[in-house]
Amino acid sequence: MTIVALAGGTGGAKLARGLQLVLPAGDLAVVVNTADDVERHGLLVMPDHDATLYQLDGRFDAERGWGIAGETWTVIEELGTYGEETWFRLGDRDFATHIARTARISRGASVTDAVLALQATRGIPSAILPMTDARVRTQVRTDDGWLDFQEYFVHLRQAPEVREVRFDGIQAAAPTPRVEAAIGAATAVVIGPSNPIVSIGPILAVPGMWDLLGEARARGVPVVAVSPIVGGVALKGPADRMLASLGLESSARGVAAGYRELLDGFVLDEVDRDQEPDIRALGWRTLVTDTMMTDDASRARLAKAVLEFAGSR
Ligand code: FO1
Repeated sequence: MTIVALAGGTGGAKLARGLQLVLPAGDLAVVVNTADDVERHGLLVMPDHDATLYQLDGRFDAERGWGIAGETWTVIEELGTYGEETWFRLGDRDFATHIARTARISRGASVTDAVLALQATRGIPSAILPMTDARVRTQVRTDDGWLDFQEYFVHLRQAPEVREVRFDGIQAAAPTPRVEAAIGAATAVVIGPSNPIVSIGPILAVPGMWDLLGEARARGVPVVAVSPIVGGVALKGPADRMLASLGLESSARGVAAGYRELLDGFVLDEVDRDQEPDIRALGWRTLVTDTMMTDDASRARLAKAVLEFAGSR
């Protein structure tokens, strides 16, 4: 049995942790967005992969919402004294992840092989799979022109209005053999409560990915998504403002509609119960439940509910 989760950002990583807590070892593959990746100080940094890595090995800093708990900041401060930009904060322990990964890649490993080797050293019983080994980078168009994603997200603190989003390099990307095999063996696919535009959007935009998921659905594999929008707002990040500025509805219903014919089930929070009939009208089954994930118990509870819902097809 393989459960495939699609994840990017904090919400998807939290649900991945819940799924890992309730599934037998080896039964979870998390396909992560790599279009947030960024090169800093000569190193490849993979924020969405790493949020999932740190969630699954128990080191994630839940309070800060990224990176490793109990971090120290000596290296980034020293780099500042050499004139390196320091707005993208890399902690000392986090630096070790990027150094080890970049070293493997520069010795010839693919991105997938490099991250799987890192995951193995942490004893993680799940596989965290980059959506592609090709270089894809999200860029957003603001009134001041196109910006790289982390420039907009971290440096400018998501202040500018986003007029358009593009995934540079996506046309040359393909799902990796590991992603193809995971989806090919999946018994259910769970789209995490992640930003549908810049976290799940790039995964689904990889040429061939939509078809892989469609073929899984045609085999009877349920594909269900969990809403990242609760009560009209994103729990973290700019998904709500992004949806609105792109002319989409910032609601569970808006997210559900965006996944079009890909889904057969949608999970929304109790707060949004009044939207259930509209989502059902799209032709999908619905589960209304508490989607807050404040600790391991609530992550496991939501994961269990989502798996039961997916399996009840
Ligand atoms: N987010 C911030 O708001 N400020 C940072 O300085 C920052 C550094 C950082 C370093 C490594 C990493 O893996 C993630 C980091 N993030 C930071 C989070 C990250 O940029 C975003 O949460 C994701 O890209 C959105 O999915």
